[in-house]
Amino acid sequence: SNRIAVVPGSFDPPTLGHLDVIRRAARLYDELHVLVVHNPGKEAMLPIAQRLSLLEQSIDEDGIGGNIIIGSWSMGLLVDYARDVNAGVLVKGIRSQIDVAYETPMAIVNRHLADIETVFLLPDPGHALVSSSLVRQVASLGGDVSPFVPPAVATFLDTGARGL
Ligand code: COD
Repeated sequence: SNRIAVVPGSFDPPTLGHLDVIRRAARLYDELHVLVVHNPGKEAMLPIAQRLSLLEQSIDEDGIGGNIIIGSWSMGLLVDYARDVNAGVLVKGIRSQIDVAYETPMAIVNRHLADIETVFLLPDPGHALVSSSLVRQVASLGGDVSPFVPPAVATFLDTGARGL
């Protein structure tokens, strides 16, 4: 259905950029699945269960949770999950030409595989430069990540994750 969409990502960790995309996508669709996807091409900082928990807390404290379902997926194609939940749309955020180059072939493959459309949202300018990799770097060097992540994530990275 085109009223059901999936926002996939690594969310390692969730950032204010992610939350902006999730919040806006939740207004566009009746049902929104936020999906933590294991990306075999990236070495992870946080285990999937931790990312799920931080996403849940961040979405809760933001108060945008009404039509949002949080899940994870590491078995096979993303479009298989989309088909399972009857979603017709993938929503991705586009920060730069690099994101366009990375996402375009995936969008084409996913449309051929399963007739799923990919919808791109442009970032809020206030969050456009935030990325999980930047947050991981600042956190690992002991810096303050609170300008870039939801409060639940800042608290976790401050207290629970030193040395990750
Ligand atoms: N502003 C706006 N959007 C943002 C921001 C920001 N500051 N930061 C991140 N985003 C967007 C990203 O562009 C992305 O759309 C989403 O948020 C998630 O970002 P990340 O970095 O957490 O996640 P990625 O890029 O590592 O996600 C990768 C996926 C696992 C989603 C991707 O690789 C994928 O779709 N895999 C599909 C696997 C598959 O089925 N392959 C076969 C067919 S191609």
